[in-house]
Amino acid sequence: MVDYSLYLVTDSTEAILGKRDLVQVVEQALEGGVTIVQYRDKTSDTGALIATAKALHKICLQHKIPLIINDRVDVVLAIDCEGVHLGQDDMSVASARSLLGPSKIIGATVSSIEEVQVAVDQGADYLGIGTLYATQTKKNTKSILGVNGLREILSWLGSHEKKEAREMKTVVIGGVNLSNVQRVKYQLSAPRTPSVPPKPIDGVAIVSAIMASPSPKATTAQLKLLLTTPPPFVPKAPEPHFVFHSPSDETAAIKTSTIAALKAVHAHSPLSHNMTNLVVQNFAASVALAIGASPIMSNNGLEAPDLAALRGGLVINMGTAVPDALRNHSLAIAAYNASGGPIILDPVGAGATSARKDAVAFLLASGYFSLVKGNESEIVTVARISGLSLEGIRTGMGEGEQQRGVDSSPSSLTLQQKATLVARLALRERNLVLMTGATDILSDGTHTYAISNGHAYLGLITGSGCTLGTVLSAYLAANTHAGPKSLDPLKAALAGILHFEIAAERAAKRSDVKGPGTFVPAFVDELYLCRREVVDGEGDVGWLEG
Ligand code: 3NM
Ligand code: MG
Repeated sequence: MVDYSLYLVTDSTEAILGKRDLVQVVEQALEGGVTIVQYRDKTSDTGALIATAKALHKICLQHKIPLIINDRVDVVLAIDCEGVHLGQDDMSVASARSLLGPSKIIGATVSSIEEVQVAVDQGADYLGIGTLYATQTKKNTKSILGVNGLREILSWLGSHEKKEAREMKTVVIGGVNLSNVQRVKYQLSAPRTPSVPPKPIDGVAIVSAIMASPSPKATTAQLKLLLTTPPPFVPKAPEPHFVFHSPSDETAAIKTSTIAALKAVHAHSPLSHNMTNLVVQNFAASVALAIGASPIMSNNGLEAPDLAALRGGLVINMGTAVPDALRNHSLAIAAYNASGGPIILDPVGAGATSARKDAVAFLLASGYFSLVKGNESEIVTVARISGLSLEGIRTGMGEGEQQRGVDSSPSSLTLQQKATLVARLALRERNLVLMTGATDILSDGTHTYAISNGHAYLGLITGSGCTLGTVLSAYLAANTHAGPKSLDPLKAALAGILHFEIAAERAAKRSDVKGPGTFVPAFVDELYLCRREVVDGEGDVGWLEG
């Protein structure tokens, strides 16, 4: 049994190895815990290759770790190491098998289903699937697959009729490092549907993150730790889903969880860190204060690590899609993913321009988002970018059609279609997805809620969607991250939505509210009053009865 979990691929170039000795660097990686080593050297002469391979094989044997040689079947035969790794331009798997026999390990680099098919048919032992992310280490790669391209290949293998395909070992390669290894593994093990389990990857293959590290042993040990512990951004032990037997049971349970969630926001006053657009900064800060959170408006990614340490939540709102924003956003995403703080992605106007589409694609590849919220066309855009098939969901809108402005375009999906889309996207991303509209749809992929609270005035003021993101950051932070107890994130988000929407209903009904202008201050008041009634009112939560 070969352990592929932390697969080191060597590199002898000056850019990565520097002036250090290859064998010493690999030895440190072995001490740190790599589980398999591939000697990859594209330039040395055969004599030097064999000499280095021998030295590597000696230390690998001492650690009981298999050594694989890139490309060169002759070198494998010369030193009798454990196997070969073949690229698409190298010898075929079938030829290598006939030269090496049945017991040597043969791996193949693949980047498409066609290539996978050939490698499976010819009897490869494992596949190196790539390129996951663009990497300086290998610039001439065929295609950047991203997490979604990887998922397609894994789904194909996992649902194949042949056992050889279903049980094929896989490692992912290209740009894997300390900052993304947990997310990649987590998102690649998302179930495809609630009933079909995924085919998880067996390992990650890494070059520069280890080989170019100033401390290969420590970096390897850290990678190993990250691979074997749950990612910090996955909520700690959420309470199990309730099984509801009747609508009234469910209503009672939602009331209970909403009250608990609201009280947690009040008690912890979590930081709501908003990287948001200029239009809504002031309003979002007022809304945060009204619900009992602590707002900070900071678009500077350099201060995100300090803020992430305060156990709050982050809102990334793409409303100001300037190029510099992306650099700041990616710094903040890395900081919050590392601390475990929830991140809300609000892809404002995602489909409106190609720059915004690119920005969404960049952000989705930069980190894990606990919740993605948007109107129908924004969520459709995110779903497309994330590679989700809209087949059977969408019939009206052509692929090329653009969203006009950032306001919601008239609906072309039925409620059932929207719910299917939202649930599929949530399942795929392993997070929460909220599609806002007259009826809001919230899903974690297995449970989906349609929420019809709210008021039309919310659509007539600026920033209502953005400030809902602020509310959700506080509800998720207080209930899944900051406090000692962890609520199901779905219930925490639902509570935030209800607080927000019911406050809007109450504000709109007030006699002093004549239209959207007077609605805004009344709404902030009612957000505050709803909270006070729960916190002070000894369980008097009449507003939740609606
Ligand atoms: N093969 P790093 S990407 C050797 O896509 C190799 O097939 C690739 O290097 C492929 O871990 C790659 O430094 C280099 O990003 C990966
Ligand atoms: Mg090759």
